[in-house]
Amino acid sequence: MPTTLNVSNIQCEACARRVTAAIEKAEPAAHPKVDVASGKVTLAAASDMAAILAALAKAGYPASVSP
Ligand SMILES: [Cu+2]
Repeated sequence: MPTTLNVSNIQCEACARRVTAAIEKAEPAAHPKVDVASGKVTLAAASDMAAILAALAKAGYPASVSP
């Protein structure tokens, strides 16, 4: 089931690439789609959300699951 995250601090394509890399390292099947304008990231899979959120926080992009 796709999941959407609200991710802080995404301001450009370089941020989007760092966010993508951090998520893919934590969840190789996530296939993240980053929307730079809204800061929303859609994940195709998120079997370990805690690990994904921790990886993003560590990379400097604190995130929360979008309701
Ligand atoms: Cu940036």
